[in-house]
Amino acid sequence: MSETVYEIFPEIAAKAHADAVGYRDAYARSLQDPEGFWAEQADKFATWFEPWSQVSRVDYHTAQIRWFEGGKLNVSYNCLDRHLAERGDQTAIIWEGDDPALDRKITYRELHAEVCRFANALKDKGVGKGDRVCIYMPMIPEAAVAMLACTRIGAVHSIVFGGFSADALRDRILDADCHTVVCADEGRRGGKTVPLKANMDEALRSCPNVVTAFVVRNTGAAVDWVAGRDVWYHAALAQAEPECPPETMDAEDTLFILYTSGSTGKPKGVLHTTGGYLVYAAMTHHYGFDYQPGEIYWCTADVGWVTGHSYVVYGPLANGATTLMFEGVPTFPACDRFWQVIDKHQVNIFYTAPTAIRALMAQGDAWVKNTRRTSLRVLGSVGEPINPEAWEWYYHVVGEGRCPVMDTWWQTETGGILITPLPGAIRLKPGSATLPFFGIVPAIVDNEGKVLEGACEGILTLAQSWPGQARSVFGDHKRFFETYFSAYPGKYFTGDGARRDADGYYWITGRVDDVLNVSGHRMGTAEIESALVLHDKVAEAAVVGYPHDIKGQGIYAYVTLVAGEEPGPALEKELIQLVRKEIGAIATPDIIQWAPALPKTRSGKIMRRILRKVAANELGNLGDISTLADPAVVEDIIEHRANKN
Ligand code: 6R9
Repeated sequence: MSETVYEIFPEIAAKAHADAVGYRDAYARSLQDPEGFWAEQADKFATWFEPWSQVSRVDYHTAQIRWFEGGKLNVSYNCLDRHLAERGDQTAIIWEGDDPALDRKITYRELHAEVCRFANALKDKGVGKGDRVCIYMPMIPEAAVAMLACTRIGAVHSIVFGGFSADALRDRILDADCHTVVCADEGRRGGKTVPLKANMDEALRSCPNVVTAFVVRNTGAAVDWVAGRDVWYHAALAQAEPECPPETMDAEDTLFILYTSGSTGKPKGVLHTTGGYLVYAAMTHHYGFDYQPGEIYWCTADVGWVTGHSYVVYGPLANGATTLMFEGVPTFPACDRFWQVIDKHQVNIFYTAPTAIRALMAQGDAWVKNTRRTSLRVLGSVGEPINPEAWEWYYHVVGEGRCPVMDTWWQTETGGILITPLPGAIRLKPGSATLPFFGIVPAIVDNEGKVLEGACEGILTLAQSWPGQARSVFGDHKRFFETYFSAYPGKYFTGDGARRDADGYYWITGRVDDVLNVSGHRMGTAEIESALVLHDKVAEAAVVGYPHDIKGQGIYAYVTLVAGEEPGPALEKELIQLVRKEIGAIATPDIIQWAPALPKTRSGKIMRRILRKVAANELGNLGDISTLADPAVVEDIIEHRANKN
């Protein structure tokens, strides 16, 4: 734990949307008069076709969450049309390709025109309000066009990260019952290509309801073609009408679904709605990064994750910002790529993940110091806890001590940032996400659900709703209630642990459930276990996370084979292939340990606590093992512990 405190920069505070006093007063007001406060924010950050009749109607006991009911608006109108008069010729998206020789700038007017055409192309194929459209794309502007075109006609997008396998894509298409998919021939990442169209073709063999697949020509690679189903994106645009009036949507109409991992079962389709999400994404982008008109803003997240939804596309575009969209990876063609791109496009606000910071830190300072980075003003971090060492490096080496670091804590389910410093308002402590955003009421509870006061450590819950909060799990509201609202009645359960210090600062300690965070990618241990046990020779598998220098957490799998089967490198390879096929490369186990048996309680529950300790090499501190059915199992596991970490 670091005790260093970094003061607010007066020159940032002087021009900031919120300074220290502004933050304190607005936060107090947001709790004293939430209805009045949120009504003002909704007016400030969105343009409504018709006003709402009720600011909020929330009941955590039944998981009913409603914001701005009766209000009518359209997200693409808010992200595009309303900016045209004032900044139609301003760049909306700067696209930087994986190949440093490739880039593009797209103005608000151009983006609007393309979105309208693609919205009509979707309509021409029968897509209408409420229909689900799956987007399986690389980080190219067409991904943002597809998202905005869906919102224009009221279709619900479900983006599947391009790193997921054909099988994972299939499961998500089926769960959301998508009839339309948008993909590209191939993606590019780190000088390699990703066969998106081929993956989609494979997935669609088991998705009979998909009738249309739009394909963006990106790399130009030859692809298989299914006549009647597949449509070239550019051909569809050329034929589509240019005018497309935005659909009038209710504030509580579904905007998108995004699959995310929980501690049990298959990934769930977290559902966000229109009005509250837009207001919250725009507002947090405005205050959280202190975005000022004309600034170049870059969030390195992929649109396949929630950070890409809220802080590459919706938040910045709703605010009329210039948002940079990057197709590549931090280390290609060399380890200075981020800093080169910052200099090339004169980026002012830069938002990335701790895993990238740690990976680049490990390459040495020279890569950074050979670039200028003078345009930088604000830095941000998201996705996992940032260790103070990486924070300090980001602050001192990347930002040269001139740029505050915003460590933003939030989740797919929260729609936007909940705990974060504000650039001109909040003093920083390396490793702490600092203080709650306006209207956010964190409550740290103990295992029994008792709310802890003052400096304390426990489970992080939220006592009040905010507009960006998820409304349901697609097709399974009961699961939504049970996952988030049943453990601590009347509160939203985050799945994270947290500590609050004497200054009221929050320190997120990581997940308290069986969710892993590997390089900022969220994964359920149950999903990886299910993939492993598909193999004929595997009897049982238990997956835990362990501390990993770069990835934050690595994936450690204990595998028990069917009696008579022999472990070996060939089988290890097969298991890794299986996980890649079922989920994707991001879920590849770092370590597989063959275990003749897994430690279990007498009632047959796997004791993950022990497996986690062994994986982390914390052998002196295994805790109570007296409830184990067979303590000898633990001895074997310790003895054969894989020595890779
Ligand atoms: C936005 C996003 C959510 C989980 C979350 C927590 C971890 C995210 C964090 C952080 C510590 C931060 N997390 N930001 N932990 N400090 N600043 O990442 O959403 O993919 O749903 O992951 O990520 O554990 O519960 P998502």
